[in-house]
Amino acid sequence: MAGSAIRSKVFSVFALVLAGLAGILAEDATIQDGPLVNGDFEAVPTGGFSDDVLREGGATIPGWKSNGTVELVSVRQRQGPMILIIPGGAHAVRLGNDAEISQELKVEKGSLYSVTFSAARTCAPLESLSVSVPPAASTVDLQTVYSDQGWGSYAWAFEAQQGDVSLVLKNPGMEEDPTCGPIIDDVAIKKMFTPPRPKENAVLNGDFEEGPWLFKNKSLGVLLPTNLDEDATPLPGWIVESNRAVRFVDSDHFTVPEGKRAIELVSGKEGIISQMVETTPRKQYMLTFSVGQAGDSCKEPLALMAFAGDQARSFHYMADSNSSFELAGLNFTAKAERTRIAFYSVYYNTRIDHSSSLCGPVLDGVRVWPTSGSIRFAPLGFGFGPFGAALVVVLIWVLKMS
Ligand SMILES: [Ca+2]
Repeated sequence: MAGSAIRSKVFSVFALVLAGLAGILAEDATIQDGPLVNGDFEAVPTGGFSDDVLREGGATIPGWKSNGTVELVSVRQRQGPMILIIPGGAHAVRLGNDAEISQELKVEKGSLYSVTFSAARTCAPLESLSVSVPPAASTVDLQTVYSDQGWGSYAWAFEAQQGDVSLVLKNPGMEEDPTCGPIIDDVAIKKMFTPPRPKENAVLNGDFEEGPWLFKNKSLGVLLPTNLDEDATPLPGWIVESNRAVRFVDSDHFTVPEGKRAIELVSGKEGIISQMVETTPRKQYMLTFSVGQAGDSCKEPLALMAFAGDQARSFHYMADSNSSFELAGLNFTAKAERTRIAFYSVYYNTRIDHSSSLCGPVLDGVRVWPTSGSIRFAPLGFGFGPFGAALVVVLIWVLKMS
């Protein structure tokens, strides 16, 4: 009797430990940053890849659920006279009219996530893609082709309302040819981190170091389409308030003024990023930033328009063999407790080597700080940041003393 009691105790303790372990594992099972399960559509489906076969409903794409005319497409596959564009590897997925693919994700409730995916058009000139994690949803315009490769990577963000969510990519179009529709590839996710507001700078994420997932082997950057929601943005702090995209670029593939990431303003006046910064009314401020070239053979002239409150000015980047960027600044007096700062490219630039690839000036290191009530170090100091400004103050003091 005693033995069986001990055995049952040991068993229940063992069961508890197991349950605890399972709980810890379940807790840890939230999705990791990076590609989704079969996010590149290269996993071989049951029965192998079979070209030219439409998979109506119940298609078996490993890791994904599908609905409607969803087709796995392969490199060198043709659509009439055209060879289909496959953004990465040898396979991708094509969504016919009203067709969708989805994947269940375990996320952290209340956290912000960004989704990166690559997309290419096939036949229609007005293709778009609906991206959603219900109830959050957005339609990404694939009309503009930003590179000569015929495809682009895009980012979209959502706030997780619950732990189990479903990411849905859907073709909302109704084309005459039901096999037409966008090609999707390389789907990845990243949990976003909103950097703290630096003490001496009113701009959040002004160095653009926090942003969506970037593929190491992809050299086209990530397009940030229209997004007016400052709480659910793949570029924390910033919104894209225009109908065309700006490009998030990294130092692995582009020339970046500061750190590892920056923004390339690729859509002329139609690609506007902005942020509302906290200011004190009637106080004087300075907006400073770096403007440069991305090292992607962008045809000059390169210039951007900067806005701070009621002030606006254009800044040209002059090619310089010593530096890929220059520092620029704009003084303004705050009129309210929040002031809008915004940037767009003055020109519609394309690359020297590929006239169908859009490019533009690079923006980085955006800072706003008060200048009133202190020595006007701005013209001297802004090139050196707050530390340089302090140095200028010390220098003036030393000069006064001598
Ligand atoms: Ca940066």
